[in-house]
Amino acid sequence: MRIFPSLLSAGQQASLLQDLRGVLARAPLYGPLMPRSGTPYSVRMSNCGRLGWLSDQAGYRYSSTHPVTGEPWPAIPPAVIEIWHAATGVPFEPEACLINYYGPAARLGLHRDEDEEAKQAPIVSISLGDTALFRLGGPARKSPTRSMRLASGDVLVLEGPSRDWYHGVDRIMPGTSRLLSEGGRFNLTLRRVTKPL
Ligand code: MD3
Ligand code: FE
Repeated sequence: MRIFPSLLSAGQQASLLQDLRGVLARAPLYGPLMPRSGTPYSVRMSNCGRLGWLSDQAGYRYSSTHPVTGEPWPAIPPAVIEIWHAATGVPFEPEACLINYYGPAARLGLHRDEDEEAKQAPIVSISLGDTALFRLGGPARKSPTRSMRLASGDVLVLEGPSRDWYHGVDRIMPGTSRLLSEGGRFNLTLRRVTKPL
């Protein structure tokens, strides 16, 4: 795993947030449900890109359309694609950009990202807004974990073995950023879903 603290300047963060608001105007945040139990997540989600990650009572999957509006996802903003290339150096583009929104009480349990066919492609995470207490484990659920802070403008690249490690968000720290007028935190997770040629 590589972390680029404050990779994005305040101006870049504000510009990225504007792009994100434009995406969310066309693909609104919605409340996903966990498989089987149908329990709501505390995180609200949307997507942009050719494919979007969905969770509902039937399971996890990638879909080309929004589960509420039925419309295709908006394109990934060019500035976001540029961050992917700058951070990874790979010659292919991401196909999916999951947008997670954390209010003051939201969290995300320990899990692995394993719904992608392209297991060898990196994953890029961009944080905007309040700082998150992020938990990084290892290859097994019982592996030791460590806690780290992800602040607004930080970019994380998961590649090699860390691509498959357990991770989650314990909580966010309200009031640690003034970027979002409504408070809370956005995370953009960029992924390649199908194997690149
Ligand atoms: C470490 N999102 O959407 S991003 C997710 O902050 C997710 O919203 C978190 O985990 C968030 O699946 C964490 C950072 C991240 C993403 C993928 C990883 C960390 C990772 C994959 C492996 C190890
Ligand atoms: Fe994840």
